[in-house]
Amino acid sequence: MPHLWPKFLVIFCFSFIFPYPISSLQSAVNVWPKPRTLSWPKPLATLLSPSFNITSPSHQHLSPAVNRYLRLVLTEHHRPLFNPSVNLTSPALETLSISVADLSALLHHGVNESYTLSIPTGSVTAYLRAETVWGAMRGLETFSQLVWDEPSRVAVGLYVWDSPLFPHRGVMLDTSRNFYGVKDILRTIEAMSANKLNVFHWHITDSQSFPLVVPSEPDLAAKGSYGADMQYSPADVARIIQFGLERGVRILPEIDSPGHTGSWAEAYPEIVACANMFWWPAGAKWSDRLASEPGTGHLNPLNPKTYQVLKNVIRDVVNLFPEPFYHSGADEIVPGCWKADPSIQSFLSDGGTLSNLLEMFVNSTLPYMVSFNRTVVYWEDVLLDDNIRVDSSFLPRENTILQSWNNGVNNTKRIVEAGYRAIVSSSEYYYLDCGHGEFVGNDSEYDQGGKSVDGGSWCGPFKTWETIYNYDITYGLSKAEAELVLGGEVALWSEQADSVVLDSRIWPRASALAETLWSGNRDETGKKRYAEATDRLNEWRHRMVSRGIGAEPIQPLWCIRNPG
Ligand code: CP6
Repeated sequence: MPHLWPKFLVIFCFSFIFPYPISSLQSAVNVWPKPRTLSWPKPLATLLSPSFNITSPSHQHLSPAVNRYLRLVLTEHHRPLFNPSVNLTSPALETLSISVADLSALLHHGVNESYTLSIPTGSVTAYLRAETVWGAMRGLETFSQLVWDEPSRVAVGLYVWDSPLFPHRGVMLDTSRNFYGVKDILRTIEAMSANKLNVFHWHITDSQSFPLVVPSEPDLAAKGSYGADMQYSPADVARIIQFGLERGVRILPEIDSPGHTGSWAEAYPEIVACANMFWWPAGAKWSDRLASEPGTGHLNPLNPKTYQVLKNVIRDVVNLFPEPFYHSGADEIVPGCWKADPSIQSFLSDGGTLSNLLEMFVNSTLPYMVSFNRTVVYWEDVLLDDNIRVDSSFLPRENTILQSWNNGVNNTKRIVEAGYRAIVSSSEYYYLDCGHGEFVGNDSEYDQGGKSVDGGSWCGPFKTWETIYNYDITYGLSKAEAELVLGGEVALWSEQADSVVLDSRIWPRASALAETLWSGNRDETGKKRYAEATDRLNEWRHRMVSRGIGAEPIQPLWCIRNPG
């Protein structure tokens, strides 16, 4: 982003003039995620005037955000756990003046989210300048975190230049294994925005339930959801998208297929292979049983009806979600599931392969999604699975993104080496769905009746916030390869989660992702900065809790009173 260099230089030089190490003073003002550059050479603050106001260009999404942040800074009165010692100065701050260079940029992948915030000493006005309204929203959040106490005070003599390292910073939520109400989803999006996360990857459907009302295929939800009160209507979807727009969070829908479609069989048993509860053939291995399915269910690529239904779904989802990315799943195809279907058996005995089947499926659906100007996201399996995968000629690089989840950084490397863009969700680092420790299942237990199945996925061990924070998603990649890594997502699979535990499963661990993808995990000297981050994350968790997010504690309060 060359146009930002001059501003960056000014701040760099500014911090040079004052001989304070920037980081030691930053702990007094607590911004999460840490801005790329923040300079606050003297610990000065002033009062926020009771008539404080925010001025901004009028914009359908920015204006509601401005109103929300104005109310927040005037009423939050956040009491830090570790009170910063500052010198009070005057005058009180009267105005935050926002300017935006380009009011028309849409909330799409790669949109400019940079901003500068300047709160000069001795001035009644502070300035927030951004290229886009989305950058202005990021700056408003930063400003809100610089305000604390009652009466409210705000840090002054403070300058920020900020811009994300990665354009794709997400949280994935599975709403099929257990249902989440709209208000839980909205609260999650609100918290994401506060953490400068910008993609809510909504894993809407799976084998256990189909909660999305698809207008041209109403039976899918009517029969495949957990009940009439556990469905998302088109109005619910519109509300969620609108809520995201006012917070700079994209809503990226995933309709997982052809695997993970058991729930579709409630409406259309004829298009789903092995959808019955216990389809495992005698002697099936424990490892054939993926994601604790009631029979994972796979759409049958040989049945024309499959495409009739699926294309109706795709068209409706595209109409419901303006987002230019469309996640189509394609993970975890189980050989034994397709092989259980008689029509597939004869296809195989005629010399076809399971990979041919997946190629047919991709070839019949990907061009349809692309015809709606969608970039298709698939899980890595479609290209990397050992048994069933498609030839790369079926996956045009300009229209396809692959999301890695196995094998640490290695599969990310394989994706970018093959020339594809990657989103990283390594299950070893970024899977949050481990509420109950590790289930150590084995085949003999399964053969004895499978009663030890705990209904969960293999999630262990629990990923701590440090595990997430310290993971380098471009480790071992060349510069050119690293540029194909768009970012990452933490994932909450919901076999063992629902709204009761939602907040504490996600927060503050998703905050660790948010910072590592926004400004990195290293200090100015290149050392991992999680020690410094610990104190800041304690504070940030405390502020999130007071904002209504049930984030779990990472340390006893004692550590905060006695910071490291
Ligand atoms: N469901 C779907 C899942 C998982 C995946 N896809 C999953 C696999 C392994 C673990 C956790 C979750 N439950 N549809 C993989 C992308 Cl450890």
